[in-house]
Amino acid sequence: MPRNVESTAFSSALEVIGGVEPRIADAIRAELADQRQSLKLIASENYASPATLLAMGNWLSDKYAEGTVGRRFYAGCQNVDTVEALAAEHARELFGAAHAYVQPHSGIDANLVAFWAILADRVEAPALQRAKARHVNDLTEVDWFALRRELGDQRMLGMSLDAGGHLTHGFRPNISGKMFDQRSYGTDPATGLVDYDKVAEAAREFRPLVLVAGYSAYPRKVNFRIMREIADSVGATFMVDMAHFAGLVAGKVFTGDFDPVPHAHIVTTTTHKSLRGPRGGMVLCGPELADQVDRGCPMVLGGPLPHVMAAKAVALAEARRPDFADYAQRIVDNAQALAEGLLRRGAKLVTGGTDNHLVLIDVTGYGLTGRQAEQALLDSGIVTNRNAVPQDPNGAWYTSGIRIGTPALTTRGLGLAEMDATAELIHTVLSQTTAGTGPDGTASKAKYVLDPALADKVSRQATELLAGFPLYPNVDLT
Ligand code: DSN
Repeated sequence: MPRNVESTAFSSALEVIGGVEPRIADAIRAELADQRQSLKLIASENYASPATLLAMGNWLSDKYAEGTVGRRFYAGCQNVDTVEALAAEHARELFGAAHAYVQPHSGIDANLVAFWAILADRVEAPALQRAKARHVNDLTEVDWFALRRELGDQRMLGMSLDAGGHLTHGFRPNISGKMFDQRSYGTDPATGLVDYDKVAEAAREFRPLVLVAGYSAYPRKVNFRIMREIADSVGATFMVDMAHFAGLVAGKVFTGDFDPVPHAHIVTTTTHKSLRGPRGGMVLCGPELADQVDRGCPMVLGGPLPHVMAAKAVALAEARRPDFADYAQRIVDNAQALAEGLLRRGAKLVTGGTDNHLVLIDVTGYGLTGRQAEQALLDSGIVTNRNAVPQDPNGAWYTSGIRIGTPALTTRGLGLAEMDATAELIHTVLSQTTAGTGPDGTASKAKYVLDPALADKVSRQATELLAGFPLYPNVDLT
């Protein structure tokens, strides 16, 4: 392969890094090799473009820039201002949002910014009201202990974890579970789908301050118009965490009732999943919440990462191109082909299929736990993650599900035929894996039996499947 500009850029960077700590340069090379040879079906991962990756590796990283554009706590932020303003402009244009805040370092951070903005907007806490009335840096003078007492137990209603909701939507292992008194809505046990009448009933009983929609393992669309009506009926602020499906919104696959931006008061997202940007987060909102959202740093965030905001700007610019819409549609077409291929071979799928980027296999149909299935697939060169299914009998650690998603393989160029071949590989492994036993002969939720020769064979088939779709084809590090 001729050395081109991308090869030169990455090879030169690795040479410079290797001159200081060769083991790090080696780990970076090894990561590319691993990514190139594995069938990556983790629904929350993707492959960012070379331009996005390169935007992160530079001296923008050296700058402190707490505050917002044109209003910083440090001097010399003119270039960071340019970067942040461009990223926010691309985000507003792409999603049709009035306001975009591009500083959050992750999805959890974006959600924390949104929660504090909602509390500041809605709760009559004198300590917070005093801060709201003043300049952003007065937040450092807030009496945080008084504020915590004044906020009291505010309520949040979000999707339950086993139905596909996310930890940051008020669950105990996350700070949101300490900030809010949380109640969940699940899915219909017969169909696996959100039952909007039940959500409305839960909202009427619980009277939440915040109604959250959004998921990390629900394989269907959510009707955000109906959810907003439910929120309005009880005076709740409606927040959507679109981290998983932001790329489908950006690519106009989710429109109308299924586009959260026109319906929610506030929308959060990560930038690295189906949106295919750098690892990070973002908040979109209307003018009413914009001032509160912009207080994210120093309210709950450390200093912004200018190099990552630069990469967000690059990725968002890419997502505004017409070919991104084609990519987003192919993500869903591929997920549906994968689901159909699995169903045809006898797999049991939560909700019976998908209309987004992910498929949730209920592996109890193969007599396995999620943990056994995840490891057997990994032995066979197929990278997935275990995930709870609704009312999961095996709990959140072992689980009964395998979540698979198509954003990464779609970036790589795989299409409908390859999805069917992938379904065949997954089904082959799962149907030929059996649950193992512990040392005392009792059934184990972790141990499993899979013929290593079969695992090797599937691994080779996975590599052959990928061979026609080189990852980062213009990057040659040899
Ligand atoms: N870790 C992400 C996922 O895999 O869905 C969500 O936080």
